[in-house]
Amino acid sequence: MNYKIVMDSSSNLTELEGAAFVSAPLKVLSGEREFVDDGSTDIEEMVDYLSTYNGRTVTACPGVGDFEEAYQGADNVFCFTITSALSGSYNAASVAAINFAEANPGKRIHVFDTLTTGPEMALLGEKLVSLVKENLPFDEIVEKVKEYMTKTRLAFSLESLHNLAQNGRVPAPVAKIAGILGMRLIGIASDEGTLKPTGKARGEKKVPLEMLKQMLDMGYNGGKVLIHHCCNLPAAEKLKEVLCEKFPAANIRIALTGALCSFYAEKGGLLVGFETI
Ligand code: X90
Repeated sequence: MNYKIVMDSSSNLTELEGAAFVSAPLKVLSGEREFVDDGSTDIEEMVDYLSTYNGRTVTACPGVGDFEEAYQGADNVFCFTITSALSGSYNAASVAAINFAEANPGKRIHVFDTLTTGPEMALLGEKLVSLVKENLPFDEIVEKVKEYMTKTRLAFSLESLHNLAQNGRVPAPVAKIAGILGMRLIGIASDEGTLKPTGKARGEKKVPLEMLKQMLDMGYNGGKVLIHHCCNLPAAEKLKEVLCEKFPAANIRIALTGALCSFYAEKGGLLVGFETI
């Protein structure tokens, strides 16, 4: 199949093995500086700068034109966006898909509202690549990815919800619970694609075990895991270690958050996408 995969940059991917892949960048915008989430940003410098910047910082999803451009050049296009509950990305990608289909009769396109972000999106992309390799028809690939989406989950640990609250992505009372010094908020992406707090870890050291507990509660049983971290390799490695102790054969990989996820997850944050099969 002649195909390409398009994702907005909240997936934290710059490439996807075995596929033609295009990332449509979101942007992080402070009054003085603009960070395009295209891999060109020094993430630690960005989060440090933004934590001392007094003005307001906002984010912007790709526009319709950005997605239209990203779709060009393949007969079959699969697009994945961050949850539509927290961003306009899915909406822009969908409008662009209608335009693309009108301008390119005979070409196929599908946009997935992933109801999640980051590493769980990356897992969906990897699944799609393996389905294409099985030579399945377009519609069946879409159905199978949707089915797989019900078996993958996202859990996270955040030091603060400041940036999420400031931009209206979580209710203020939720942000207040998380604001207690030394406390890490543990949470998950809900079935509706919103951020759902589920627990706390008192201090950084407790994070890996709390995350493991969270994952087991959600049905983790040794499947694939992708850990994305914002400037926190030690916590990511520790989580991998406790997972490996329990599931020695598990495929667990660690990667970095890009600009968008780093801004919202903030320094120290962990996002974990995993299978429950
Ligand atoms: O359109 C835009 O400007 C982008 C807005 C994105 C807002 C949410 C980003 C979340 C990044 C933080 C923790 C995970 C929450 C998962 C909930 C589904 C990562």
